[in-house]
Amino acid sequence: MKLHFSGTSPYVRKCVAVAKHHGLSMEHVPANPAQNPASLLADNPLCKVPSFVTDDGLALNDSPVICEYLDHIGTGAKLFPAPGPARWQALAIAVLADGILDAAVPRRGASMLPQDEGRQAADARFKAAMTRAVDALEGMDLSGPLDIGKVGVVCALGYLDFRYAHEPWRPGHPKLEACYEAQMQNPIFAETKPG
Ligand SMILES: N[C@@H](CCC(=O)N[C@@H](CS)C(=O)NCC(=O)O)C(=O)O
Repeated sequence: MKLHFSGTSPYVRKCVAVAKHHGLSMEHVPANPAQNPASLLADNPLCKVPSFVTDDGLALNDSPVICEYLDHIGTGAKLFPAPGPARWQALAIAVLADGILDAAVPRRGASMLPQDEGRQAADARFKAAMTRAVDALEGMDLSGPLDIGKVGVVCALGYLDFRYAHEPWRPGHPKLEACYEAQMQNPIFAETKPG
């Protein structure tokens, strides 16, 4: 198995954390999508990381499907619950966590470009989405064993600490903070901090 990898990508971190949870090993191929590396393009025409290739040679792109594949072949406790209320709850949380990243990652990229009125409006919209999603997660049930929702939450909040330390998420979110600090004791997260 092969993973096109970046140590700063929170989406990659989700996949690596799931693999570690199951004790799965795979080849890590360092990739910077901004440089359009040929090896990444060969597996992902979208030129994004994570990009994953199974032992059968099937390229899977997009962290949710990569995580689900790894959880399927893994022999540890399942992170994707079987269809039923626990699954929908976990996926609802996972989607909010991914949504934070889907705003935070392009927002950071755009912040490095020359600013104009349009970019400032886009920045405000991304920031508002991030804020609302963090607020929404605070109101969700984060109890229970580790699942794909909590994997997403830890990777999203870890990315905010990494790239948005100037916009601290902890004030007003004690449940999220407690969940995050508890999960960070787990080596699958402690050993995959971005950087
Ligand atoms: N929905 C994708 C998002 C992946 C993504 O946006 N990755 C970023 C790195 S954090 C990337 O490769 N960006 C390069 C680009 O958009 O050109 C996932 O969940 O894997």
